[in-house]
Amino acid sequence: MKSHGTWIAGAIVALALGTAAAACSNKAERAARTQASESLKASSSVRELMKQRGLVEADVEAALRTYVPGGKQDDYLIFASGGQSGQVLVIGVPSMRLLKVIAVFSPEPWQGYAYGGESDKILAGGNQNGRAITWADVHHPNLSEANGEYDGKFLFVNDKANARVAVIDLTDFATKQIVANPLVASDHGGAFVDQNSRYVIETSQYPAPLGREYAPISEYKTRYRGLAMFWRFDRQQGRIDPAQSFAIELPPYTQDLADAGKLVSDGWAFINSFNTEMAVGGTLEGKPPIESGASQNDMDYLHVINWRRAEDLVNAGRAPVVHGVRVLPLAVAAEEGVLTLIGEPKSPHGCDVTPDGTAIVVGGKLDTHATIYDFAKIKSLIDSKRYQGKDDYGVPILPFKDAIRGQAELGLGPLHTVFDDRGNAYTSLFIESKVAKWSVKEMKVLEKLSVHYNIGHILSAEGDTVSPDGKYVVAMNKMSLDRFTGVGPLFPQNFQLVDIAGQRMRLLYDMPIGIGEPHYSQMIKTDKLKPIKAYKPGENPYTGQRDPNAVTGGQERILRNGNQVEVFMTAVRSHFTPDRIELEEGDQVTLHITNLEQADDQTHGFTINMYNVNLSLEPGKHENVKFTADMPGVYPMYCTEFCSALHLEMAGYMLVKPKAKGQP
Ligand code: RUQ
Ligand code: CUA
Repeated sequence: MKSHGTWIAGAIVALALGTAAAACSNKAERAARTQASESLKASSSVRELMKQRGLVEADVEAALRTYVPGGKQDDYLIFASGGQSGQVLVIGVPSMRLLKVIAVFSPEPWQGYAYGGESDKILAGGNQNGRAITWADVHHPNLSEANGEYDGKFLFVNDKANARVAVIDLTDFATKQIVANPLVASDHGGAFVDQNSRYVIETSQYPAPLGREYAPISEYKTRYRGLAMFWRFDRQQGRIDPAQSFAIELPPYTQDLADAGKLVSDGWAFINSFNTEMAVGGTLEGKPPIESGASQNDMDYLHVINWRRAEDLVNAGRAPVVHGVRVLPLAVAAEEGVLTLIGEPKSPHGCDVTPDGTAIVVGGKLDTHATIYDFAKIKSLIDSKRYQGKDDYGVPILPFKDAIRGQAELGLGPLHTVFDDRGNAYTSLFIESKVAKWSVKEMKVLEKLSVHYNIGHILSAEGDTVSPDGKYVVAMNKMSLDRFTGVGPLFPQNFQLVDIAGQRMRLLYDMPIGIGEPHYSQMIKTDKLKPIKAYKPGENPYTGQRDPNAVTGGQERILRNGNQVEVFMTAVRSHFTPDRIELEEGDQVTLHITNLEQADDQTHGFTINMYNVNLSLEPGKHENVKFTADMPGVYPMYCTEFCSALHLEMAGYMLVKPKAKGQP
């Protein structure tokens, strides 16, 4: 091994010369050499720094590979589930800098999300049984695809706890829609898209009577059901169209992760499952917990769904409407070749279609293997109706041995699998705390990398497309134990960036996640994203149009009609017009407020103290706020974003005059 000094100097020289020497003119090369010799001078102090900070060569190399200086930008963005926070995290790669927390299922004050403005309606779209839900267990963000490639246009996420799906528009990185599934009590296999984002797939997790009706647990096998929901995505509108959506009734097995087919397997979807034993617990009565009841059988079932066939049957009127959704009955799905089952070794998890669409990888969880199902074999077994039998619900079961390409022995607790551009797969090994890199063709492990600790999920660059990039994998670890400074008994999760471009995997960076337990993530090349920097003047972000009540400078006014008060307001550095609103107790107030700014990053905030009104007004944005002035008093309203030197002066008053005594 070279000494630190030679190594670091060498690394910096290589870094400085790298591509320049290979490709460029003499001038560029000279410049690079000058830079490099200056770096050589710097190297002795770098050596000193390394010593002081106790860093080894590998640390410095990792730093050189991940450090992105201020003003330079990242190559990729990760969209990670924010777990129980109900939000989505946007993280730059390779820097692992957190760029944004997109408000999705939970109110978020900075973005003024669900604090009096129109985003209240977005959140209300996710009400279940008419009841507001202000958190979510966010699991799987999925980017919209065109021909199997991320197109950088939309992001979909599911809420496992409350069976909801959200649509985020990547032009402004804002949530535009939440749809609540009226049939199931939880979901997990979502939000996955087919290769052209025709459907956003959401499959249930814990079986329950459809429509969330009551049925005693003794009727589990007869009344409880699973479900695969196909939310139709209208790309033009950028919204899910519930009226064009449909569902397929499934047996009460606990459906788990899902994935959509691609290329040869386009038109199909796959869901792994557990608890095909249909254990229902009952620990207080001395029955085994679900945990052990669900681990009796050697095999659970991979669900194979022909959704194109289902779509045809639904359009042919074979799906009665249940709670507003066209649901293809289980018996029809079983008879018509829509649903087929294949055995899956012990308590599987993960369900990942290979980039070429020819195989489906399912992790063993309690096994050391991942099973590689072969789509062509599955297809020919289904076409020739070569079943090994049927389950209690009449669903055909294909012979396991004939449906698989093989099994790869990976290690303890294989869960999720992602792919690179060289035919390799990377599987998270939860129990072993390792990433297993293996060849899909050989079904053999090539290398294992220790991660810290208990990796649940995993992602790779452009990993769920038909052409992954290679380059990076991120290990999403459930436990961080000794990796960070202690912050109390609730430890952060740990994202570890792994360089996979070379022969061997290299750990580059630990990023603590202190907001929830992320599940799935996707990573997209930044040049595919075209976010706006300002809204068009007076644009309502929820319609994408100029708001009919948008206000232009000079048109500000207050209109009163009885107790109906309408305020047309503008915000611009550093004042609101009007800056005084005089109301009577009980007035019904509508506030129309437009940020007149068009310059980048000139956001104003707007709050009315004590009324729980709080908005973020990005340049051009228009918001509408409705409230009742039911608390008499004097309320400052002010800008909450430090927008200019006179930001503190960007304020005004709302005065609510109490009703005279005896007045109704
Ligand atoms: S995925 S249990 Cu493995 Cu939703 Cu997290
Ligand atoms: Cu506008 Cu501070």
